[in-house]
This record gives sequence, C-alpha cells and structure tokens, in this order.
Amino acid sequence: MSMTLDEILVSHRGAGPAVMGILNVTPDSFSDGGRFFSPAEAIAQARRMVEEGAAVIDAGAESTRPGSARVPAGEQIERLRPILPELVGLGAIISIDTTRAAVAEFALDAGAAIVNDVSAGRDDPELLPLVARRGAAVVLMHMLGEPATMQQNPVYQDVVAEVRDFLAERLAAAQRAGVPRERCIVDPGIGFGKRLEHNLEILAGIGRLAELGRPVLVGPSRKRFLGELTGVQDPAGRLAGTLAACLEAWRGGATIFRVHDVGPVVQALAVAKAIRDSRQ
Ligand code: HH2
Repeated sequence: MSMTLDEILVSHRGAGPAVMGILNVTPDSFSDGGRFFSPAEAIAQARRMVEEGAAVIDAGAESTRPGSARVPAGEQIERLRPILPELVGLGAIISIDTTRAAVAEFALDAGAAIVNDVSAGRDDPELLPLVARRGAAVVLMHMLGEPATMQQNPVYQDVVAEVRDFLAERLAAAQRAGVPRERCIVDPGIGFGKRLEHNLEILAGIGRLAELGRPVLVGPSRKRFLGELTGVQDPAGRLAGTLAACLEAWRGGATIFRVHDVGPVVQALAVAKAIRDSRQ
C-alpha cells in the first residue's frame, strides 16, 4: 500500500486507508520493548512492515507507555542515528515519534517527513516552528496530563467533545506557528489519559473528530483497553481486538492506523474498503 505523503494528507477525502507501522527503538515499550533495540533488528522489522504494506514507518526512541520515564533528546538521537538513514531507503514515508524539536530536526535531516508529537506541540515550544520551517507534516495527538501520571484519574464530561475541542485548539496553535492546516493530522490518543469507557466512546465517536476536516489517525494497537475487554493479558495476543478497533474506527472515518501488526491490518482494511466501495 505505497502512498505519497500528499495522498495521506487527503486520505480523509477517499485516498485512504494508510497503515503506519510502529518501530519502537526502545528497551521499555509496553508490547515490544527491547525486541527491536539493535539497529539490525530494527531495520529488518521496518523492512518487513514495508513489505506487508505499511505506507509509513513511525520510528520512536522514547516509550510513552503509562508511567514511562523521559529519555533525553541526545539519547533518542543516538538510538536513531544508525537506523534512520536505512529506513529512508526502504521506500515508505518516515515519521518520527518524538515531542522534542532536537530529535525531530535530526530525523527530518535524515529524510523523515512526518513528526508524530504525542504532546501536540505542548512539550517543546520549538517543535511546531521547526515543522513549519521544514514544510513537514505533523500528527497532533490528544493526551490528558503526561505519560508519568495520565492514567491516575482521567475525568471527562464528554470525552469526544473535549478531545475534539483540544484538537481544534492545537490545530490553531500549529497554524499560529506557521504550519498550514493541510499539513496536520489529528489523533484522539487512545490510552493517553483515558479509561476503558473513554477509549470506547472515542472509537464510537470518530465521526465527530472527522468534522475537524483533517485526516484522523488512531493507535489502538495491542493497548490495555483491549485486554480489559477480552481478558487477553499478553499485548502480542491482542491482534483480533486491534483489528476490530481499527475497522470500527475506519467505519467512523479514521483513515490512518498506527499498528504493530501491519500485514493483518492492511488485509482487514483492504477487505473493508472493497465492501464499502461496492455499495451502490
Ligand atoms: N501510541 C503510542 C505511542 N505513540 N502516537 C500516536 N500518534 N498515537 C498513538 O496512539 C500512540 C503514539 C503508544 O504505543 P507504543 O508505541 O506501542 O508504545 P510505547 O509508547 O510504550 O513505545
């Protein structure tokens, strides 16, 4: 499923779906921490994901799982240094999962085209101006609080409305920093300061987020809420739940899917899209 960045940025108008393969170059990510920490393993995993149909590879060197510790920008860069040039040669679009402008700049210099910022520009005031200067695309994600504390007691009156209003405000902030709306992707941040019922309401309410007029990215892959619903403790065993979450989000209007298991998600979305396209 090879797609250009311009196609991904209009995926909500019919060019989608696009699958973004997760490449965690971390020792501590919640489902695959340590597995792809060596450069050779990371590159092999990225190649596999591209072969399976990933349009984007999202490389991250800092875990954002609940309670995770921060990784200094310099260390994130050292983890990425041996990998990024190789990733760029694989033919997929490269996204950098970081909240730090220094890390984003390093990745953009190496050929990345998307900055995936789970803080939506709030962590580092230099990040959105950097994205603007470089003409990059940016993922603006909703998170209540920060990873260290976000799951302690998340409370919402209307989670979908609050997430939509937050994303509208961050789209405006990106524009003020010089990033055109057309370069922005929005993400409700499944699992980031949300209980089970919040994640479900968001996945059921994607249509209201799509009203923002930007492509909606979702990242339900292997997350804890799937275990809470099904009793499956091992994150790697949550593929079927991940597929269901992606398909429901697609039905609601999401068009970009950040997942670990690229091949099965590409296949499921291809079938769902074919069924939709066959409607009279
Ligand atoms: N989820 C994670 C990390 N980055 N970025 C976006 N835009 N949306 C998400 O839902 C999202 C994200 C957490 O998942 P993972 O990368 O597997 O784990 P970790 O943060 O522990 O590395």
